[in-house]
Amino acid sequence: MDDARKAELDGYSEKISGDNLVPLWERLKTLVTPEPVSACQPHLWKYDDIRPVLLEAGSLLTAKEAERRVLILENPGMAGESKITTSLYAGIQLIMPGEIAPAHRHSQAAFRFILEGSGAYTAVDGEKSYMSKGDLILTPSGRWHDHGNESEEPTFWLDGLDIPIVQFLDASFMEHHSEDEHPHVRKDGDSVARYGNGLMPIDFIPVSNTSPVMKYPYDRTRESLITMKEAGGPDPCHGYKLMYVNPVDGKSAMPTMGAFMQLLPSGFETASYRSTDATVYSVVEGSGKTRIGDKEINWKPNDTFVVPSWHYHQHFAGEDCILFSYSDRPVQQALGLWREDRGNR
Ligand code: 1HN
Repeated sequence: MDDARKAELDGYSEKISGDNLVPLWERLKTLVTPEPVSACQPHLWKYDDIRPVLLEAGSLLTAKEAERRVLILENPGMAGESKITTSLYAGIQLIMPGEIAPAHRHSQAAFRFILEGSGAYTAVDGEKSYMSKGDLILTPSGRWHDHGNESEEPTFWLDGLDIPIVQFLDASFMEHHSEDEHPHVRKDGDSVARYGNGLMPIDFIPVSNTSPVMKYPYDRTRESLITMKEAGGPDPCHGYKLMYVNPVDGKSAMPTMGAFMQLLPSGFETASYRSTDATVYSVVEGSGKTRIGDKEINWKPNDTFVVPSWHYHQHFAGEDCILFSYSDRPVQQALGLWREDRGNR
């Protein structure tokens, strides 16, 4: 394009900008890209780095003062945005012995993935779920929740929330309960007993599209994976991989976040794979590494790392490894947007 025409077009854009009008021909290529283009970067957060500074926060302020004592895992490609991926939030939370993190409720859905400690709990609408390492505990959208620590040990967990999705949709509501603790009106573990044993009360009518099971205990998840490993036949891209499901409909346990657990046998190397759901991993057992494009991440238990959308990656298991992960896959699938590429380049 010659200089005169360029000046003419620039002048035109300038003239209409005051009317809140923008020529699409200047924007089309960045609005609609041939493949996903993301600010999200591959990154590793080491538990050994986080644990001491979070304990330091434990002596700086109480859980009640903080409301939630959490260090946000912020993606370096999205500084200031409190996001680990474009659509998801992650943080590491600490609750000290005897503390209560006061009851509140919000539109954002959350889960807790327990890293260290046992004997603390999350109560959802007054039902306590006691925490052990590797357990997944849900806090569905709009439900009262408080945390308490009845044990003698500090308890640490990974929080996953759909905050950026709710933010994008301008659908955030939050309120605080009048008491620190919602009255504990249900028996501890009630939801696992009713819905989490392959059984369901007859005539049960679901009230939401989130699983009615509030806790998925690690010992059961682990046992499933070990039994599958013994049977053999790993998937080349995933090893042995399970998805946490809502027993009511067999879909994802949460409508906005998919959660998964996979076992990679010692020495296993996954085939190159990519999918459109940027994925956050939390290492449960074993150490190994993940190659993401030309970046290599060496991980060990309780480390957190992120694989951005549509980045080829491979996992290498140095020993028997168990990895928890979560992503926005159910959202993309509901909208018909999710894609995967099993490496057939
Ligand atoms: C929240 O309610 C919790 O309940 C953790 O533990 C992290 C981050 C932002 C907004 C609400 C919790 C949160 C949060």
